[in-house]
Amino acid sequence: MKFSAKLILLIIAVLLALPVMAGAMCPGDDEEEAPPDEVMTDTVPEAPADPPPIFTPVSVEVSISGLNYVPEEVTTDRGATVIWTNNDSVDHTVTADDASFDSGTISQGESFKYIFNQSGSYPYHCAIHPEMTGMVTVR
Ligand SMILES: [Cu+2]
Repeated sequence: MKFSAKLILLIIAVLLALPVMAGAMCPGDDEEEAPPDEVMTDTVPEAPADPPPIFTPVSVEVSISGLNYVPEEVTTDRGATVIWTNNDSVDHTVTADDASFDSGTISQGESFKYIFNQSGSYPYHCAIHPEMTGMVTVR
């Protein structure tokens, strides 16, 4: 009688102690490490997987002003979106020299965006003002 009562107490003690031991073995630090500085990089690693290895979704802005593309040349990674905004009072276009993309008329204050998924050099011009030229280089 005495023995089995002790044994039961011992078993209960062990059972009570188990969660504490488990807690000691894997401290709950995991949750504390993550958030603060990883917020901005959060979405980057998850996105690709199937398509090409380098796929950094970024966007690059080009202003159209004073009959110029500013900056005239941009270099970016595959998958980048280039956004042209017409800050002139006259219409312009963003037209690839090889016709692979064409904005059509972009009026004052309007934008055109194009996603570059292939590496290469993309010279373009304004169909209304052929002397206006620019270049997108995709790594
Ligand atoms: Cu133009």
